Amino acid sequence: MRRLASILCFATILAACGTSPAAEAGDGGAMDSPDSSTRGAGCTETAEYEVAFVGTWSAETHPDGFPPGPHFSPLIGAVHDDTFDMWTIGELATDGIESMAETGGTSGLDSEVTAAEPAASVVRGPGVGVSPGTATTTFVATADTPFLSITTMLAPSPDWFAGFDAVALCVEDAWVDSLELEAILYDAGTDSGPTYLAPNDDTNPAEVIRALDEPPFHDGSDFVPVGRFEITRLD
Ligand SMILES: [Ca+2]
Ligand SMILES: [Ca+2]
Repeated sequence: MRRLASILCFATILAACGTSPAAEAGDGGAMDSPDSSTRGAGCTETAEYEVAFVGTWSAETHPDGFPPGPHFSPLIGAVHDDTFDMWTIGELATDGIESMAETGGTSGLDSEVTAAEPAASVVRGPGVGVSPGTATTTFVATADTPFLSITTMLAPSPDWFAGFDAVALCVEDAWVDSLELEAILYDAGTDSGPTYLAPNDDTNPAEVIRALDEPPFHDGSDFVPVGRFEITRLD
């Protein structure tokens, strides 16, 4: 976990690494800053953001076994408080995460987020029809829901997805202006297929969500990103 945190810190260009809740958040959501954990203390009531997922995954970045029809499923996420967990590294996937990671379907996660209102509010966006490519959407964070979690399935794949768990948007009493987060790939632990095009093979019992640290998504020393999330404050 520590290793992953340092990698995410490396990727966090505009956040102050090591002290930023955003950097901690990328590690799986452990929040221990009393100023930002409960509420966006000091931040205005609302802040409008754009999030762009820039998919870079291609035969050039990941030559091993690169599949036909490379794409990313529609963005699905939430703005939320510190009580809501859409997904967490090291924990079991919800049914909604399993569905997103295996099929790209968003209705399960949409329902899970909606059921958690007012602790969470759903964020929806388009997918990347052909990777490399970009998908962009907007959302409104509030002082009561100052964290962003978001996912997109890498497809075709058994149960592999990119995303972030609880990125803090209110940091040190101010809304973050922009963040760029490199996107590595995660295994949802719900299908045991070993390759992009492997037939369905339900993992039973399910395993916990983990970063995919094997080739071609890890080169032996570093994760090989499949894209990046660019988060920009609009208003
Ligand atoms: Ca798997
Ligand atoms: Ca499954």
